[in-house]
Amino acid sequence: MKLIISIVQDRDVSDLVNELIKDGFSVTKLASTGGFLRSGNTTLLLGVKEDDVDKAIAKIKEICKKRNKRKNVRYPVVQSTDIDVPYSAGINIQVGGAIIFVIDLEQFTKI
Ligand code: 2BA
Repeated sequence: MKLIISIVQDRDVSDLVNELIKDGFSVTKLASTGGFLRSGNTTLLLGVKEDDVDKAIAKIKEICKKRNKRKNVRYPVVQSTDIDVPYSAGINIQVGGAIIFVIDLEQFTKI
């Protein structure tokens, strides 16, 4: 067995979970927050047979889209002639399609 941990954008979750369930996967959804953008995303846990890992990853790739987000970055100060001006600017960040970790599972038990 393997554990797939996938971090996906909230906008893709509903379609992705529906498709995974349709394909017979069991999925757990956890609300999570990205450390960089500090905005919500979703972490999915899937316990899968080794033979099914590629099928699950293919489905995640098919559904999850790359998207551009803006992040406001504050620079300490910009030196003007005789005053210090705080300065912030928006930068473009590309998020996704998805982050996928695949971990060996020592044991899977349902009791
Ligand atoms: P965030 O940490 O909010 O990151 C959102 C996006 O910001 C990332 O998209 C990446 O494009 C960019 N980014 C992240 N850290 C950066 C940095 N130090 N400098 C410049 N740009 C940076 P993704 O790579 O698609 O990641 C989406 C979300 O997946 C992340 O949200 C985070 O929650 C998670 N994630 C990504 N890589 C991870 C890792 N190695 N370990 C744990 N979680 C990870």
